[in-house]
Amino acid sequence: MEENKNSNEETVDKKNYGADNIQALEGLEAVRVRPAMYIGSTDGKGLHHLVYEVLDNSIDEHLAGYCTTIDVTIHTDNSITVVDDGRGIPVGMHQKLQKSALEVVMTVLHAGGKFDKDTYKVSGGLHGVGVSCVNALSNHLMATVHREGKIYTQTYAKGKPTTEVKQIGDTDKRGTTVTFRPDDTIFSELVYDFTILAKRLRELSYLNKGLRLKLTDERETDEKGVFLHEDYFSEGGLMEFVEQIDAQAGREAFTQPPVYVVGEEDGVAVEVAFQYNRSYRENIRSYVNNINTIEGGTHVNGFRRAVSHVLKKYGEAENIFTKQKVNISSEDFREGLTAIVSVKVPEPQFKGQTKGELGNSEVTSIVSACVRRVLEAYLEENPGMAKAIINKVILAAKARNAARKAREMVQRKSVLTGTGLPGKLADCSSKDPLLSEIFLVEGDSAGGTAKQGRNREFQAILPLRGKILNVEKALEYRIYENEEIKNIFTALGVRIEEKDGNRVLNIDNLRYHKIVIMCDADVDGSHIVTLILTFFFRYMQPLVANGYIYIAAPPLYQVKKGKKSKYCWDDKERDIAVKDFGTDGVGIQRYKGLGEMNAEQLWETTMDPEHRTLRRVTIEDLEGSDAVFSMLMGDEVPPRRKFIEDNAHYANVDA
Ligand code: 0RA
Repeated sequence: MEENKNSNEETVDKKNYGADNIQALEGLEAVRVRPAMYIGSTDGKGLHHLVYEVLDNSIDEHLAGYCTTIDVTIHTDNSITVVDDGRGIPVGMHQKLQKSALEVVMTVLHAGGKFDKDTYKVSGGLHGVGVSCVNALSNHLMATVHREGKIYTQTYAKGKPTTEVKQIGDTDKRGTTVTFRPDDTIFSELVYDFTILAKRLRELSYLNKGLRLKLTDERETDEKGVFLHEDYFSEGGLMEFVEQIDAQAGREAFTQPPVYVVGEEDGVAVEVAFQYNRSYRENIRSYVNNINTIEGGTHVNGFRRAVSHVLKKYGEAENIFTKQKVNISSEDFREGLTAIVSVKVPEPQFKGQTKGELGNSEVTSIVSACVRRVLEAYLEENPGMAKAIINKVILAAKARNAARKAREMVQRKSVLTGTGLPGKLADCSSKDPLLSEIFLVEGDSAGGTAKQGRNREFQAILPLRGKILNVEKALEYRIYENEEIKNIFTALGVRIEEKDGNRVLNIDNLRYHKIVIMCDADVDGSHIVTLILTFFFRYMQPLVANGYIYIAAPPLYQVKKGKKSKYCWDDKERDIAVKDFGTDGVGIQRYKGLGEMNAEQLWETTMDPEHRTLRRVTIEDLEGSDAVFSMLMGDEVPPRRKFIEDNAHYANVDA
């Protein structure tokens, strides 16, 4: 992204690592001109990113062996303080720039100071742009350093020093304190979210076992006047992390304790923990230098390769697969596997669309070798566990074959029946997928109303009976036996095919480019939306990825007075309408379900492209979606509803 303007890079003498090793590369003005280039975005995500950026520096101190505790505080004005007990930013004179190293670190881009390849500094991805970026994007920043018995401080505004580096006292402590207030002319969102920071700090505690992290929110006090706060500390590291991920999603592991791998080769540190559970899905989370690699990469490939290789060898040696007459494919080793793969790489190369994939090819064999060694020993020492894993693999292979047969049955049948379309489908006359829409409607009666209300030129209706199958809890072949799901496949004109042993959705003959889920605006309705979304996410993900999936938004109220009437989508709108109409003689109708609207009302409010609001479903967080869907399918309604509201983005549709 930014070019390195300094061509004569100095070699770093580790022993005299101090002020002079910090290099000047580029002015901070660039950061203020194009903040998104440095921190990804200037919305809430970018706002939180500022904290991660400061944290990265403190974590580097931990990785270098100098920092044990990091405190993060959200102040009432949404400024943030990060305190660490690391070495403290050097304060001595930087010879070339004739400034204190502290000032250089804080005001010069890429002057992180750690060009020392023995520390794991991230040079790609989104983190690692340096604390100076945070300074550039803050109205105010204060840095305080405890180092060599003295306390030093300097303050800045929008990246520029407002004071000299001052020595303000003596200390017997060590470390760095950074307080910053994000620039309100740069960020569109300025309010910090406790849960977002908490999630990252918890994650960091697992990734850096032995490191103490603390989060305090001064905006929230309990009845005793104590600020809201949480502590994060993990003794077991990834072992605990992997257990927690499965437990949280309600998945029961049958390999206990988890397989735990630590190793190091050629300066690449490897830490992996994994276990098998009774679910049918693989769930791998991966990190490079504490940064989540959403698209995986060479470290994940190395892990997968080792697991398949060792288990295959074990099964073959015992002749288990031939006795069971099953053909094992590499994906059979992945069912029910939950893993965390974390590597520390001195010079990581990131690739892929979002720079979320590790590219360093040497990492594959390093991770693979470490995992092989440990897994072989684990199977040797735990024959009971080994047997349970192999049985699970055999089951996966059998289920895969059954699913293929069931799928082929469905897909063959649909070709044979006349038009090949489900009887319940009221199709539209247009055959142009670009213009055509299909409404998946909860219940036969609402389906009937939608049929009357629609514009049959381009709107098709497929009623779904009651709750559709929860695909999260069903075996795959059961899914293809389900009437509603079969109808969705055939109505949409998509099919699952196998390519190189992988299942892919063929959407070449997709019949509609808008697939609208239309359910009641109540808790049951949102549950059904979730079930359908889960199905699309697991089995028809390309439709979600291409932005073809929408959620209809029927109104909650109609406020009426005389001839005037207004539809309202929430309580606030309703109250405003009541006020506008004058409270006397106002009637409020609460729509409990789609069925309470007549065809005309349904058209006007929810189906007519001129007036409706459709929410387009996007895959914001592919990696987190697994846990999200597990959470959504759980018993708690509020988080589910909040998710649907947050993630189903409003998009006014032009068609
Ligand atoms: C440059 C060099 C060294 C440490 C740091 C920067 C440093 C930066 C931050 C930012 C937040 N906390 C930090 N802690 C340390 C190495 C110092 C040495 O060699 O003594």
